[in-house]
Amino acid sequence: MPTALITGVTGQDGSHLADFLLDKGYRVFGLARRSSGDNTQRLANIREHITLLDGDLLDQASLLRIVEQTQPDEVYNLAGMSFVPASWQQPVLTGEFTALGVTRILEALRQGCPTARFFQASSSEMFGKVRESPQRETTPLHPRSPYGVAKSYGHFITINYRESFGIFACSGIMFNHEGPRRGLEFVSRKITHAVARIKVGLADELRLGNLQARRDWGYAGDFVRAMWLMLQHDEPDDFVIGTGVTHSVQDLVETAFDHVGLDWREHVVVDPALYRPAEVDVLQADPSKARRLLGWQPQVEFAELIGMMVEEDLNLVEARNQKPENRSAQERHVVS
Ligand code: GDR
Repeated sequence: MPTALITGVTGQDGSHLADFLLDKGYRVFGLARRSSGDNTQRLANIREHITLLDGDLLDQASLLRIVEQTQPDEVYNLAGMSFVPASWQQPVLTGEFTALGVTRILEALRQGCPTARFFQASSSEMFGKVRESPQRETTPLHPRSPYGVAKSYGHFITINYRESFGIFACSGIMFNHEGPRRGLEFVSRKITHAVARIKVGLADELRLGNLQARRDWGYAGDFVRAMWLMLQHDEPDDFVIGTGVTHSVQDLVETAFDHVGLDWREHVVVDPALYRPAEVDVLQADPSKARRLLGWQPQVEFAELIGMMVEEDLNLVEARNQKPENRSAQERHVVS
């Protein structure tokens, strides 16, 4: 039975990847930070089938201990601070998790399990002020946030450990990927959740920042398959993962409101306070290398994705109106 270790297992991608690997017959270990509150809601359906281990990307010794104990065949680094605006509030902490955290886990592997295959979740935010469109593996980086800068470090240290120590280390340059498990602070879920609340009469207004920003939005379930495919490839390499199609935030708003038959102009308020100090105006992936070498292709397209998210959020807000004991764990999480 192959063994995988997932950091960030409690997050959107970690939970999708754990589902995917369990289906493939893997033994799954998940690294999770200790927290006073329960943050395992996304794992509710698979909690008994995976092993959670206390560890932290800030704590080198915990990583070495876990890697030595579990001797994983594959390690997926999905942990880190992932909300771009928060990186301006806590730039040093962002660097500790999202940049140096990658070195800590690579160092743990080098010392404790050098044969493990390693996946690093890099980000399209590294392209920032884009130098060419669409963006591919060779496009120069110009990050526009402390988050993007930290991810760029993580990307290059992954390549460096591959080149220096022969570790099977891959960097997946992941464009935006969404779904019903997305945190409420990210724009897609903020919109679909608000649309559901407006539809059932619990809210009337949705405040957003820059509606003109363009992103390449895909489905998280498709993206975790790409992570796994990278580690099954003959050679460690770097791959852009995205759909190749770009939409504006306004397109997303329109699609979500249209789905429930509402006019977005009656509800959306643009709030300059939600603009970022430096914006990434447009991102569009060129995923042709992943298609050619990994046979990866996304299966869920934009309108289907947004429709799925609105439907799930309608179920969620309707359940919120029922008795609290009828709420699922994820609903309780979202409410809190
Ligand atoms: P992003 O995702 O920063 O691209 O990073 P996010 O959904 O936060 O923003 C996308 C775009 O929407 C604009 N926007 C708003 N964003 C938020 N969050 N809230 C708003 O109210 C709002 N209004 C407009 C933003 O300005 C931006 O242009 C995501 C994260 O998952 C990263 O961790 C990951 O690395 C990248 O995607 C790929």
